[in-house]
Amino acid sequence: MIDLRSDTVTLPTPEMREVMARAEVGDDGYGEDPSINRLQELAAEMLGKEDALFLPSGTMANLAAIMSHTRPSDSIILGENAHSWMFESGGPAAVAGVLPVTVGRGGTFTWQEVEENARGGNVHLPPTTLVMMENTHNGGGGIIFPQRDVIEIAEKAKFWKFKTHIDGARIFNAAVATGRPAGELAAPVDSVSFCLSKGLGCPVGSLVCGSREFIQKARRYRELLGGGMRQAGVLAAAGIYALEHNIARLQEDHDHARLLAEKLSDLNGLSLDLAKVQTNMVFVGVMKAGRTAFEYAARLKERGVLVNAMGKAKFRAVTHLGISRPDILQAAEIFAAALEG
Ligand code: TLP
Repeated sequence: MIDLRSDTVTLPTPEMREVMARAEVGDDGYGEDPSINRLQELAAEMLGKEDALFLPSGTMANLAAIMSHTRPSDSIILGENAHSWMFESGGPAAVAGVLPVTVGRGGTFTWQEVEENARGGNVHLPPTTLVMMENTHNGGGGIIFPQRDVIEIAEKAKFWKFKTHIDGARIFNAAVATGRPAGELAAPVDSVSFCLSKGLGCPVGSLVCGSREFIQKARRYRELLGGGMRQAGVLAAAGIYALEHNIARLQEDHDHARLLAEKLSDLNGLSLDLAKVQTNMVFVGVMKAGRTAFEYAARLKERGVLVNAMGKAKFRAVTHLGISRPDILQAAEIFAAALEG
């Protein structure tokens, strides 16, 4: 099977398993796991923040960040189809008790769109206290949030006393694609989360980074959410390995996504916007093929390719470290064959 459903499907390599097996561990409840401590220091340094916290998932990292920056009944601003709005099981509303307000088109947005949708100054309105950007933006097709907008939004948000957070589940994809270090991408905002378990190839884990005071709060919310861990240094060791070895290679994933997109854009029946293929995702429309994305995905599966249907009209193909150039070339032929008959 050529599995293009997500970059979450990556399996730990023998080298990664080796460092996991040798990891020094301790009880993180007492702050005594040396591998977790080292991962948190490394993450804080790479993201240019004072401190960092290791959590089991990106969902929990975003939720702990939201809870740390807001109070129940606040409103938060996110881009259209933001992961924390569309997925994450409604946690921001159900657990943090905030009202998510989405702005802009396609995932990215400008300060003007924040300003037009910000609330407050009146007892009837749930006050806006947080602006969340997603970089890269999953629902928008793995697109990069323009850095000039991140800077402007973060600067103006300070004046209004809104906190800013980047859901950087794939911030290293954005870093590699733009040639800017992740620390530079995250510099304007108060906090950033990122995932080890996506393109970086780890089995589990995410980090949230920010000021010491913010991380102290996030640690308490991680506990509240049941995310406190013990000898999780075996997982943190995989994270350290990934940060040291698996970032530069993300370029290969981007090249593979581009190659796939170019091949698919030649096929009659599929439609895609090549300008939106900026990192490791390809979003493809199937309307012209006369079948739903679910039907087309089922035909692909029968022939050995897995993709994620995103509703009836489009599907997503994601490249990652388990996918080689020959896989892409073979998959492209299968995409064509599955359109026939
Ligand atoms: N994304 C997953 C699924 O949507 C479950 C995927 O396959 O793309 N932020 C962003 C931008 C994400 O894409 C994801 C997961 C998360 C947060 C949540 O991370 P996890 O799955 O670790 O909770």
